[in-house]
Amino acid sequence: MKPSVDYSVYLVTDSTAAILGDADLAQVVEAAVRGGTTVVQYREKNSDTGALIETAKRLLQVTRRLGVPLLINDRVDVALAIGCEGVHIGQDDIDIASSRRLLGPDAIIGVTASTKEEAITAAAAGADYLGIGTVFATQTKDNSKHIIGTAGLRSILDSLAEAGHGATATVCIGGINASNVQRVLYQSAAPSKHLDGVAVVSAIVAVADPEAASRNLATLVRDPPPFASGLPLDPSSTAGSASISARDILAEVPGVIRAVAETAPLSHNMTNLVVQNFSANVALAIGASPIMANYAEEAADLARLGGALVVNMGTVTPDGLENYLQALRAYNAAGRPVVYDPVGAGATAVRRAAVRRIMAGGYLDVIKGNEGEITTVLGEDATQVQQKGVDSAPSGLDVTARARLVRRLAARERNVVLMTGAIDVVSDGTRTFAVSNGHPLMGEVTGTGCALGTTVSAFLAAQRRPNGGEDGDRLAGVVAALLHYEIAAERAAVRSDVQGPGTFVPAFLDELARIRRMTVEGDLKWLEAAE
Ligand code: 3NM
Ligand code: MG
Repeated sequence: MKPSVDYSVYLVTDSTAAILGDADLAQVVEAAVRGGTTVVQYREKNSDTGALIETAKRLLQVTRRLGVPLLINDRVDVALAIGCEGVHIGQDDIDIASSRRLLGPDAIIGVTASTKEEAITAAAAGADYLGIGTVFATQTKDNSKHIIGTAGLRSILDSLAEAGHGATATVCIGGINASNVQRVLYQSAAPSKHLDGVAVVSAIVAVADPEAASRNLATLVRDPPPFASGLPLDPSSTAGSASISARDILAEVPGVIRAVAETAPLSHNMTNLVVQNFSANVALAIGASPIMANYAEEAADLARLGGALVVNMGTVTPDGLENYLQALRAYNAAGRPVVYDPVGAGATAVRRAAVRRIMAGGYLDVIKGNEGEITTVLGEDATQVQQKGVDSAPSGLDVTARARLVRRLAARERNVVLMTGAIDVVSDGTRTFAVSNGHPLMGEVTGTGCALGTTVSAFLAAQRRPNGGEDGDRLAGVVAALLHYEIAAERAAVRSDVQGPGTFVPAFLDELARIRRMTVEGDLKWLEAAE
């Protein structure tokens, strides 16, 4: 009978000096399996057949003793010679039917796939599982054909399910490690199919303590991701709420504003030099507790205080970027929300590179930016969007086209995306809203976009319970932040004491605070204010 395989932590070996160092492969495999590795693939590209069989036999002793399957990369003959559980074959290797004929019906046969076509063809030909990749660029394998990212993974999983291969097991491979594994599993999950596990090389073989690394990965794969506690893991479960109307969202607004005022959540800003003071004042006006702290060594402690992080790359530096990434990991690990403001994302090569690092660096609950910035974050071809400076430019697209971009990015990242402009567009990938509040004076004052990121962070923090779970709807939280902010601007702009951008700023802070007070006291008719 074919053994049933737990694919959750799939170790692929590598004996090269750069990865294995001077460790003994069998000892590394033993430590890994003790830690929680559930399946081992022996992958060796440079040995003679005799040596391959020798090592494979040693590994099989370990895996048999510890009760996990051993698969051999590429070499059906070696698998036959030692009598292990099966093989893993690449697209350029022996075909599935021949492998099956040689190994018999009970052998485990896995296949590498990097496209929908490859995945469906292999599943149809009887592959027991698919290794899908390359997810992220990795130094472990330099000839990987396609970098597919989490969105590519999801579309392959989706096609498999659609083609009737929902039952074929899947793991992903390429650049997976402890800091990205949970968001990869979360972001790659298609409505009716998710990964069964992750395959890693360097995250286990190249570390000092393979047992601890393996144990950590096993926990991360099995536990729900802290950043998504309270969020539906299965994206299809949001489909039921797709019909939620603007009115339903609006009904949640006063509650979130009150929650911010009552809990005074920490808004940890790693933000640019220009807007620190203004953003801190906006945070105070809405009732949040701001801290402007750019040194990431503090992030783990700050993340425990129940707040949220803003990563605003308005004055990005090499040092700053490393700090953002470390803080992002800390907030992800603590399950606290992160708002990303990709300021000037398309302006320079440095910023485009920073976007890629940050997007690959962790899970971002909200991405907030103007049209150029969101387009850059979305665009595979980042060079198409050449921005001048970091100011918001007049919109080139109509609201429908902008909504499409926003929805696409939110669906891809499984988060909420907010595109600011004369009409703001916000989406969680399923539900998309346009908000036309606000005032042109906001465009004449620096930092109004950045301080909106701060505001959103406070609202998300107030919604997320300390032990995970969400009070209300994350999209509603973002809409609430947006409305509080934009309506304060409208009210400030029409005041008789406001004559221009200079007098607008203090009036705007006053109105932010006034809306907070009136909402807490129940004196503001929210549905009317937002019409
Ligand atoms: N196959 P690491 S990527 C062996 O894309 C292998 O098919 C890949 O190594 C594929 O976990 C890869 O160190 C190497 O990034 C993965
Ligand atoms: Mg191969």
